[in-house]
Amino acid sequence: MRVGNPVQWLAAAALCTLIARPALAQRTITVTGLGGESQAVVLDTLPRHTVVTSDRGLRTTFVGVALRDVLARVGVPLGEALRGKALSRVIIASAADGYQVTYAIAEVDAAFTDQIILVADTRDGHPLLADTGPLQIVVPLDKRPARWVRQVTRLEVRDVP
Ligand SMILES: Nc1nc2c(c(=O)[nH]1)N[C@H]1C(S)=C(S)[C@@H](COP(=O)(O)O)O[C@H]1N2
Ligand SMILES: [Mo]
Repeated sequence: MRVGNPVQWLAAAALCTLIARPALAQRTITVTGLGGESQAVVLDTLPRHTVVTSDRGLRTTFVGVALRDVLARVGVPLGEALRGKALSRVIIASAADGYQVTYAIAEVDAAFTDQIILVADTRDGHPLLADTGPLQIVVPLDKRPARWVRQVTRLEVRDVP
């Protein structure tokens, strides 16, 4: 086998790294907006965030996208628009096993909180395991992990009646 020069070798190695990089296991999440229409939001078009938090006492690093960015992508009003009646909105997260929880809209808004509720796809540098992922919601400041929805598949924004 002919061995190329170092530049060729490095280029080949870089190419292999790109090819070998695991694709995001789940590239989309279904989001139902206020009008009732559902959209598949492509997660790898959103900025990535890292949160370091305590998962039952263990310092754990999660990476993923911010829930607020997913909602903003389908036009959910946040920021200056989040006033009055809009503050009664809830986000319902649903999982593959039917588990559901809600978050109040202000919990995801940057003007209300520094906490970043994350739609995570990696934990300590590895893709989430099958019983947890491909996507899990992480609520860094919740002391109990009951709203850390494993295998989250769907988000819905609703006005309270
Ligand atoms: N999909 C899904 N996510 C879930 C639950 C569930 O039943 N289904 N239980 C919640 C509760 S009540 C807790 S305490 C934690 C438990 O996480 P663990 O199963 O990783 O210990 O997951 C939360 N996320
Ligand atoms: Mo729980």
